[in-house]
Amino acid sequence: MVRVLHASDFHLDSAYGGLSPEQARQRRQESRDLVRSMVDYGNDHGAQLLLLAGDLLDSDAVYGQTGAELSAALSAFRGEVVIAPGNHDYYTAGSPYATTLWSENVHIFTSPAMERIAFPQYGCVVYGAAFTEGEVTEAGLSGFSVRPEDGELTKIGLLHGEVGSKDSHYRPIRVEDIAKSGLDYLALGHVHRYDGVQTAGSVSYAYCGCLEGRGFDELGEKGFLLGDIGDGTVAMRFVPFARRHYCIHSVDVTGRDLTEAILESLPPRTEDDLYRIILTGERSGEGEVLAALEQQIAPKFYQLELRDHRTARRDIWAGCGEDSLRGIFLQKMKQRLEAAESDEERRKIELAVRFGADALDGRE
Ligand SMILES: [Mn+2]
Repeated sequence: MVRVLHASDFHLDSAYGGLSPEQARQRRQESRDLVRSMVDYGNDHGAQLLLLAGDLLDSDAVYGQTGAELSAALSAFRGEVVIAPGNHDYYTAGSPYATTLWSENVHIFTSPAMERIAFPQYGCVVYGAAFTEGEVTEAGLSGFSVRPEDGELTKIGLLHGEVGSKDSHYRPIRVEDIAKSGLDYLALGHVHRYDGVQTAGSVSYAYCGCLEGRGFDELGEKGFLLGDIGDGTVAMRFVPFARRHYCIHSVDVTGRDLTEAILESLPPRTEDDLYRIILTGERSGEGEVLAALEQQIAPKFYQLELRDHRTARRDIWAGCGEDSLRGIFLQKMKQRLEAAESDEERRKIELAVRFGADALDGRE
């Protein structure tokens, strides 16, 4: 039984184009610090093997301190580290993987062909390969199977690639090749979303997703996988670990005060997160200044992007009093509105009119 921490796609030194230069700089440092926190977490939870499935660096043009900081973080891991370079951080003689000084516990695959590293102290063996250029079109694991002499050892694979997409330029991997591999667990990188541990035949495989989102196309919880592999079982669980989250949040502001409608709809803590707020429903008409709204609520977020998807205001009372079911309904509601004694009651009646008129018009 070996305790494994499986992580990938840190994309260190990303440009963070949507942020101010100051925030981008801050987030680059945070992403380096997050790797160190992850190593500490692994140590605290008894991880023995740290499997890193590529795209740890966003490119080979990293800042001077980044290789050194990554190396320092990995040297603090008490077990062994294995890295399979991906399409963003592919291995070449001039790449940071080759030019950075790594501690003895760090092992890096350097060949596009499958390599094998044995860890007898943990009763396991790790197979994997590197990207050595930005694209790999040959199928990963094609014709691969573990060596017979591995016997009772726990057999783990570590690859950056794309499962189930046969025309992929990022090492396509066929599910049937995973099934035939003889591996116990295949740790994958490239897809930035954790989608559960899958099985192909008797092989378990998973993408752990990225460590932290970098844009509004990377929503939800991000983190890594931690668990035990061996004796015929694979028990990996997802550990949410991102410090900041990207959230897309729609608010129907029809007939509401914008600030109030937005603030009421938010979860309790949003200050560390990056929000895209989409206003939906109907515009209330009188020249509102969205820039003022933005300024007012921006301090609630690490970053705020406001989008206005509202439609033009509809005259909900159109047809009131006409000789039709709609007309009679509106007439009755108008009388109730005039008799209403509070703003709250008036708001409820207007809402009822909207729903009622929509229902009569056959709208959703
Ligand atoms: Mn990738």
